[in-house]
Amino acid sequence: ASPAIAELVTPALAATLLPERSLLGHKGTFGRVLIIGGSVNYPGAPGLAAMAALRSGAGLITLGVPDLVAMALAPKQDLTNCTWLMLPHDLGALKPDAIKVLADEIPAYDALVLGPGLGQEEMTFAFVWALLGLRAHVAPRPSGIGFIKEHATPEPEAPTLPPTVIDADALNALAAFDEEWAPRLPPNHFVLTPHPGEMARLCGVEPSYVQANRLQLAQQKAQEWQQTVVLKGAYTIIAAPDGHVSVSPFATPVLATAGTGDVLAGLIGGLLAQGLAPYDAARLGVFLHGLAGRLLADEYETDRGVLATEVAQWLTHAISAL
Ligand code: NPW
Ligand code: AMP
Ligand code: MG
Repeated sequence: ASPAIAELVTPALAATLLPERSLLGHKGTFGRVLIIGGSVNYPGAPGLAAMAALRSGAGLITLGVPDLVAMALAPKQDLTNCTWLMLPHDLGALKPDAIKVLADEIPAYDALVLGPGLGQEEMTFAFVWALLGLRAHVAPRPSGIGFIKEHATPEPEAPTLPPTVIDADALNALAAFDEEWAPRLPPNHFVLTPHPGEMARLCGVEPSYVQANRLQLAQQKAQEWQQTVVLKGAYTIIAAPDGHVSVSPFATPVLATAGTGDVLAGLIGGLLAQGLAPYDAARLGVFLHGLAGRLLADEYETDRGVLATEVAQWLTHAISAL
């Protein structure tokens, strides 16, 4: 492979990527985002993604989560601004039947964020595979006397997805899929946002190998998978399916805290909903997220102790500083 030459994401470049905002726009103009995630042990993750999507400028944010996650999140101040879609679950983990609800709802959305806090139950992975169209969802059929085959409801096809961020446990679901997943996804339609641990699982290598080969590996996998890849960590790499690769200027260890990845996923989802192409949404999202971290570090005059909720809130300052 030819050596990767990365373009730095500069403030000037990020400013050119910021979507124009029509003076006459209404909330429908600026896109609708559906965030699918959450489970009994990770109720906060989809909420953090939603807070960031709200701050991105997108017009309407909906959380598709198990009801017990919604009950925990709905009273949170920022999340009062969201709408909700209750999805079927088993003990707080989404199950494949959730695609029956989603098939009718998804056409109303301009972008999806899939994965924050989903958990790693096999049943939830099966839901992710079905939603991505990797595997048909086969629901248990009624059996026994009196069941007439013609009355069986046909299983819904996997819905056509809008541009989608695949993060966290949805990446783990891809890594656990037992066949090749990449050729089955529509090309240049997804943004994959692995941290080095998730990237290692996706590629079947050790995290140390990922870290030693960040630029080349992200570039190679984005081309192989034909999707935008965001390899997170200090100096995050953003790689496009056509071989272009960018690097974030930010090494901001204030961001090294729980939930900041969920914030990034929601932010990129919000930018996709406003019409940015996957690579541009990823480059701008990574830049604004890093800048929010940098502004908070300056505000507190320290490099630690910032919360992911604050990073989401400060995205508005980061946009303003561009
Ligand atoms: P190590 O051993 O620490 O060095 P996981 P997760 C590695 C949800 N969350 N550089 C790391 O390495 C998420 O959305 C919920 C190098 C370890 O091996 C997910 O659904 C929250 N290595 C779920 O939790 C807030 C790195 O990856 C592994 C690295 C699990 O996600 C928290 C750890 O990653 C969280 O977001 C780096 N920069 N970064 C909530 N409030 O509800 C990571 N690794 O096992 O994928 O676990 O990332 O916590
Ligand atoms: P996650 O591990 O999924 O929660 O994602 C963590 C987020 O914080 C990613 O966007 C990382 O790029 C970012 N992050 C973590 N540590 C650093 C660092 N030292 N410098 C810049 N960004 C970081
Ligand atoms: Mg994460």
